[in-house]
Amino acid sequence: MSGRFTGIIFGLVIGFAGCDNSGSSVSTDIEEPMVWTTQGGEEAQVITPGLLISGDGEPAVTIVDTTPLVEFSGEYTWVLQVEDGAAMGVDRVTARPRMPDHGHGTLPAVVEATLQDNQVTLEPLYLYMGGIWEIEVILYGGEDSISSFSVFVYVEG
Ligand SMILES: [Cu+2]
Repeated sequence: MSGRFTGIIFGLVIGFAGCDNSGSSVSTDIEEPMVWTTQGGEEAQVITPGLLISGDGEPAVTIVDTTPLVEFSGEYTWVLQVEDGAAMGVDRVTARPRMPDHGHGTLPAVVEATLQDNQVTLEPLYLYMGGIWEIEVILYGGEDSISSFSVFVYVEG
């Protein structure tokens, strides 16, 4: 708690430090975050560690880490946490990136990882073009699909 509070104070100090006496560009600090939406109306999410990406679906899946942070086109490694995954019969997870507005996927088309300690490391997710990518994640137990969901992200080209 105190660490978080310190972070807020630190942020305020930096914010004030950014205001010089000219007063010319203060308002540019208050920008609305960009919202990127597919033609089908799916909104790209800002991926941050700890984010629940499975929606209401069970089991709950959160993103533990993305390397690098989702920003530019390129290769990504995602680590996902599948809550009670093994207990719910999940043994592997696949991810298929595609660009819904462009009608194409990527290579490798699908990446797959075995569940270990209720986590999987999915790589490479090759988001090679700027725009919105849909990452379809499927949780498998043997050949059976136990759950699936999609994450939409925006990357700059
Ligand atoms: Cu494309």
